[in-house]
Amino acid sequence: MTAPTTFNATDWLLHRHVRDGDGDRTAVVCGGRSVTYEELSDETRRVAAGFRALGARPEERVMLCMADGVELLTGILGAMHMGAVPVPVSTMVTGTELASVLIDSRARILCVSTEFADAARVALAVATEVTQVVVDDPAGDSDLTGVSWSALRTAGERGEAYPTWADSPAFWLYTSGTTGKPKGAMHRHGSVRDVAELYGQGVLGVSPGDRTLSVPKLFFAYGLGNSAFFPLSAGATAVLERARPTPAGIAERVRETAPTLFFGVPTFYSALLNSDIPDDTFSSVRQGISAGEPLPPVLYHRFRERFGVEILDGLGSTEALHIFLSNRPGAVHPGSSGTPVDGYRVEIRGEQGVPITGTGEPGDLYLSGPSVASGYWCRTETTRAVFQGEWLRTGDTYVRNEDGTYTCLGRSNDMLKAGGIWVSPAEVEERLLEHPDVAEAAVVAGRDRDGLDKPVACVVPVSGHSVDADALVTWCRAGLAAYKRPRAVVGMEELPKTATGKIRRNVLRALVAD
Ligand code: 3SK
Repeated sequence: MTAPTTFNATDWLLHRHVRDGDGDRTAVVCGGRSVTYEELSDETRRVAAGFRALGARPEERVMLCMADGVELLTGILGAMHMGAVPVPVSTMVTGTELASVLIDSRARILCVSTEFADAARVALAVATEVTQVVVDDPAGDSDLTGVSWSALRTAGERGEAYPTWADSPAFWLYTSGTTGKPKGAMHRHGSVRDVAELYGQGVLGVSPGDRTLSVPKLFFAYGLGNSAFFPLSAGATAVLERARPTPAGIAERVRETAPTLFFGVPTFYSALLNSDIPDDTFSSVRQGISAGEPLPPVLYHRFRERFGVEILDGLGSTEALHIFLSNRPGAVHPGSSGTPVDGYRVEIRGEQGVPITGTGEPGDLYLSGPSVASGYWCRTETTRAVFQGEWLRTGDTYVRNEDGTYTCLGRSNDMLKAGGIWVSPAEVEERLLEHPDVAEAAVVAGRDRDGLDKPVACVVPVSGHSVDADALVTWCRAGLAAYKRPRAVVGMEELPKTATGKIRRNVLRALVAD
């Protein structure tokens, strides 16, 4: 048997540009520091050599709980360069959650930024298989003991990329959706090129002159594509932001770095709209992108009117690695996730699993495409339920529209029945968001006096406004079929969200049940 052709995604993303004579282009801008492709390539080789010196071997996991920056980026690329498997994890995890993914992944090296030292200390007391802790400590004031980042990058002899294949394990991303125990989705080196070519090039047309800025961080599949795979594959520049994003902080970064592509999630677009940042903040941006949750049309229109930027809404998932259904530049259908990205196929299946070929009939969305993960680490049963041959069960309920676009009706397990008829939370939320008093809304099932499911709206008012429950129910009644109107409205200061900005509907369901 002949060995497959070698393919290491780090070589394709990074070292290739240096060989092609583009090493002096700017690869990353972060906190006033600018790093060329040549420097990033060298730094990646140094970090790879450091991991090897610490005892990491190809295919072993290296966990990174780090703030966005050159260190996290080279940590991920460095591990892949030497054939190991980086596992970037959410920086919002608790110590117990970090311990659980360390134990599950069997990582023996943990890289941690000092901001997250408390969680690391709790985790390390439990995850005793970890033998090496690497500490990214820019301020030099941490009492977390371990190898410093500067010691890591000088610990070994720089070498060539490990001869992985396109099918070799490249990185894992833990996902728990909005509920449940985290599962490690295992991705291949070849998938990096797939998403960069199919969505990065095919939809966004990323080119060397682009500068990307992503609100979602590198630990999230969406952010990893936005801030690493898309800009680097194109020889473009990634703007990385260490701090947690706020509208004012992002506006300042945009002013300083003039990104051309801006990636956000609906709740952040809503926060930008509710802030007093100047209307010309995004004048450098040629395209806004939204994913994570469906973008309500009202947000699309308000953002475009106020900031003059078109937002492309798309659907991606950790299992698919990036966006596979998307609107296209200059051809946005607000309220839809657009059409399949070239290279991907989708199917909507009805209750018996039979494909629905017509329009207007909701069903479960299935996906087939090259970047789908090879499964969940050590979760045979869940893997078999989700990864079904060439098809991935996305867990989303979708409908195909007359014009060929697809619209999300919600996560399949978030759909609710009122009076025996399916109600899409997304549709009711869309109506609520059109009301001038409403900044954010989530609709979940609550029980009425007879124990029957009814839509309940959890609403965050626009600052300076208040929630008038009767007015909002009347508003929904006027714009929706009567059975879809919320039967109760709960005013809230904020909605509970995951680290990646998705609404934690299970928390809201428990809250409205009380
Ligand atoms: O989880 C998501 O919604 C997502 C969206 C775009 C790209 C990647 C992901 C994981």
